[in-house]
Formats: sequence, structure tokens, C-alpha cells
Amino acid sequence: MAMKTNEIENKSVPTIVPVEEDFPILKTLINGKKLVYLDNSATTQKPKQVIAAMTHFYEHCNANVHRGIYTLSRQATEAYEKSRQIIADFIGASFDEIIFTKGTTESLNLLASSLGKKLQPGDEIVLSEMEHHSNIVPWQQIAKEKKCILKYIPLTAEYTLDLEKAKKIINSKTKIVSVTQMSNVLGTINPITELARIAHAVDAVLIVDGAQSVPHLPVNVQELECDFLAFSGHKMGGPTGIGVLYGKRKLLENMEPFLYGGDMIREVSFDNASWNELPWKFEAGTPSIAQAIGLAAAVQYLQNYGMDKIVEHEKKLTAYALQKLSTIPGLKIIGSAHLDNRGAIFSFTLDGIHSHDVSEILDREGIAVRGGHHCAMPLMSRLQLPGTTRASLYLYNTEKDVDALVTGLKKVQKVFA
Ligand code: C6P
Repeated sequence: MAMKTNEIENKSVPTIVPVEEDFPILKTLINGKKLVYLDNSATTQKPKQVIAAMTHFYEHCNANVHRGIYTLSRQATEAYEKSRQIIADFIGASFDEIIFTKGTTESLNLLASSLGKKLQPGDEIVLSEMEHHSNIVPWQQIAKEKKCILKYIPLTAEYTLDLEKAKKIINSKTKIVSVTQMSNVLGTINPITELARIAHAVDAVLIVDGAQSVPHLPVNVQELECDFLAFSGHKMGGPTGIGVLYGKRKLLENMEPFLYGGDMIREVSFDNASWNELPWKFEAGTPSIAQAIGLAAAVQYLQNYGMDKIVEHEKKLTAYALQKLSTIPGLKIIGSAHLDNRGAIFSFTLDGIHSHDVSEILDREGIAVRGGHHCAMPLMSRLQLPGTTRASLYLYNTEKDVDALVTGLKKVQKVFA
């Protein structure tokens, strides 16, 4: 028998301990070894609750949204829009300030395209040296098109942002400041509220790339004082193909749409069109409906577990991992040693061994890590590194996983000895 749509979002189960039980894939054998999944910055594994919410949607409620008058379409619309409210509440935003996109990349492209329309020659856009390509390339393109100037906040020797330099770089010509809240390479957590105040003092907008922070930290857009926040569902236990752009209502109201087509319009004639209200003005075409429902289930899963508990768990693991990794001769951590301003992302180099070789040999042990430039080539060139090996942890990782990594790295060193 079909469930009512509102049961989709409400049926998420209280946390089962240990949390690993919720993630079926973690039982998988890779090369005969139990999977040790340490590539959570790339994407996270999905709890049963998310898989069940999406299966339930497809089995009982699948229809297009905002179009049909029939029951199934109304149920799909209700579930989709309820998901938006769950996500809005999660980050302290309002319903109409949450735009569903494909992910962080699309959210940032939306901003570059839409805010870019209003830029004038000579206007300045300020980024940081630790940005992912998604928060560099769209701005480079707009800067070229509009003859604007790109500037970068440099790093300190501690792999944090140099705020004193930021205060000088951000000036009356600055229109946009766009920075990551947590670096996907260094793990550094940036002082967003301080940057927001610096940006607002010169009437610039502050955009936050939350791809790595929203899954791991309690994030509240009011407390951050940011104007926009971009993040991806798949990095927080949700499915791929869904992400979020939060924007302050007043700013979104004054922005032009990014994509044009069905659903984002109010009226269309042969010569002209007018736009739908927020948030649908920015959602052209059939959206990722099941994915939005899956993301809401992921948010509920994280809320049930507790974002504070995630912070606490990852802090303990970070202290443990930093200590254990420091026992490996020839291993250099590329990131801060201070627990206060870093997440559970560990980039490192191993003397004389390429990061791709490290990843490949670890894979033989069932350990998944990422090697290379991590889509942050400018940062790598700034650090004068060809790449790093990166282990990134999440709520289901344990000290045992860190031990497996350390044992695996010692094996890598033996292969190259
Ligand atoms: N970083 C990593 O392995 P998408 O691909 O749109 O979901 O997210 C892009 C993105 C934007 N900003 C930051 C800080 C990111 O870390 C990412 C994704 C992955 O580090 C894949 S390259």
C-alpha cells in the first residue's frame, strides 16, 4: 500500500549505533579486504535511510512536480517542496532562499553567470589561494568577459588565510568575495564571519563554498553572515545530482535567472517572458526530484545523529590521525596541526613516492584515498607540489580505519624501499 508523501521525510530512523551498520557499502570487500573508505571529500557513502527514501519515492510517488493536478503529481510536489523546507531549516534559511542545483559547481556557476551580468570593467573579484577549480574557473571566465580583475587572498605558513592581507586586498572596487569554508586539500576551516564583515564593509557580497563544511560542521547562514552558500548533496550522505544554492532573498530577487525554460517562467509570449517567483525562478526544467528527497533524508540522518556529535567524533579522529601519521618517517602533512581550525582531511606527501602510486598500492589493501591535485591546481603550484595523497574521514570512520591507513602506508614504503 502506498504511503502518504509526508511519511517519506518523517520516517528516518533514529541513529543506530554503531553508525557503520547504516551504510551497507562499508561491508563490501575490495581485493579481498574489507573496504576502508577514506575519500569522503570526493563523495560520501549513503545510509540505508537515504536509499530507502529514494526507493520509496520511485515505487510509490514518482511523477513530475509543479505540473499535474492529479494526486501523484501533487504528492511528488509536496515531497519535493517539503525537502526544500528541511534543508532550509538545516542551515537557518527560509524556504524561498533555497535553490536546488546539480551541486556546488552548478551553484557557483549560477552565481558567476547571474552576478557577473552586473559587473563593470575594473570591478574586482576576490578569491583565495585554496579554492577548488569550481570556485576559480567560473570567475576567471566572467572576469575575462567583463574585464574585471581577479585577486587571491594568500596563505600563511600555517596553511590558513592571511586575514591581514585580505583586509588590504578587499577594497572599494571589490564586488564579490568568494571563499571556501573548508579546504578540500588542506582541511583548513576559514573564518567566514570575519571575511563577511570585511566584504560587507566595502559593500561586496560574500559567497561561501560549503562543499566540505556543510557535511561536517553545524552551518547557519545567519551566524556566518554570508550572502550565498553553495553545497553538494553527495558529500553529506545524499545522492549525486543534487546540490543547493542558498542566497539572501533580497539579493536573489534582484538577480537574473541562470537557465531558461519550463517552470522558471510566469508567462511566455512569442516575443517575451517573465520570471517565476523565488526559488523557482532559478530552477529551469524538470528538477532532480528523487535526489532532493534523498538529500532531505540525508539531512535528517545527520540531524538525528547530531552535527555536534559529528564535530566531536571527527576532532577525536583528527587528533588520532595526526599523531599516528606523524610516526611514519618521510611523511609530511600538508595542513594545519591545530585542531581548532581544521577538519578531518589529511593531505600528505611520502618522500620519493608519487601520490598515484600510494593510492594504487593502498587500493590493494582495500583502502580508498585520493591522489593528485584534488581539483586545486593553483594551490598545488603555490605549494610547489605536483600533488598529494589525501585521506578524508566522515562520521562512519573509526580509529581502526586510521590504523589500516598507517599499516597500508608502511607497506607502500616497503614496496619502494
Ligand atoms: N571536491 C574532491 O575530491 P561538486 O563536484 O560540484 O559536487 O563539488 C565541487 C567542489 C567545490 N568546492 C570544493 C571545496 C570541493 O571540494 C568540491 C569537490 C571533490 O575534493 C571532487 S573534485
